[in-house]
Amino acid sequence: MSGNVWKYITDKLTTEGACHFSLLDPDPLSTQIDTIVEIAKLVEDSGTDAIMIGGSTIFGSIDDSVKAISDAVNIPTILFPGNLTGVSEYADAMFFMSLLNSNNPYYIVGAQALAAARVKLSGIESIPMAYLLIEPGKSAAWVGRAECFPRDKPRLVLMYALAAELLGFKLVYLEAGSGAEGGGVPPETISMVSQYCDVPVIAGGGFNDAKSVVRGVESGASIIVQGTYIEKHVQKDNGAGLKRIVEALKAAGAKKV
Ligand code: 1GP
Repeated sequence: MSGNVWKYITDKLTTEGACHFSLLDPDPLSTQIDTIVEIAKLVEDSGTDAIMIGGSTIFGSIDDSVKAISDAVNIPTILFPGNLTGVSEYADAMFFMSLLNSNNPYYIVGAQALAAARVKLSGIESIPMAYLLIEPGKSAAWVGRAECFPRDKPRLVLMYALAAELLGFKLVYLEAGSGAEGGGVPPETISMVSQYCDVPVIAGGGFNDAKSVVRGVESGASIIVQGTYIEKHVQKDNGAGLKRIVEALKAAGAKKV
């Protein structure tokens, strides 16, 4: 898969209308490698399109986890780094992210500059992605010193999404924060951004059931990310619930093709 992840994503969006990504936390302090590999296989079997690997609070090297996950599955593994601690050579690709609504330039371009030489020399496929944090923002907002967009101000998010498009980002990630309550990113925000912005929208944070996932796709999101749902349910039901959610997402996506 290495070197072809962006093509894989855009081909899928063209033929299927929407994608489902599963977010796994690679931190050795929170998950054993055997467990994360088992979860990775379950999400692959449930039909998710890619595995994102990352988290806001990482306390150890993620290399072993990333390598083990990448070796265990055939779908793409994509790094989702919140900081330098989230960089590894062992994934198929990485989202090279900028937290555009941070108050601290470190999270907009500083960390990226520190990581750039390592990323370039490693040859890992890099996909530039604007990261926009919407209330409540949770740990990602606290760590990234974000000035979160209010949930009832979609136009503010659109301003930044359009700037991201003109700056050349390939994806715009609308993030409510892992574990956000209230059914994910507000549909009005997804809808306004996807209506006026030509860059695919990826949305995550609080999408905990099929209803909110389908609503996200119907509002215009190209990709929905689930993390907390997977952490809580996938091992318990062997991925049956996730399979139903992915099927519902694909049915909603098919209507857009
Ligand atoms: C977090 O958007 C992701 O970065 C996933 O959020 O854990 O709430 O699914 P959840």
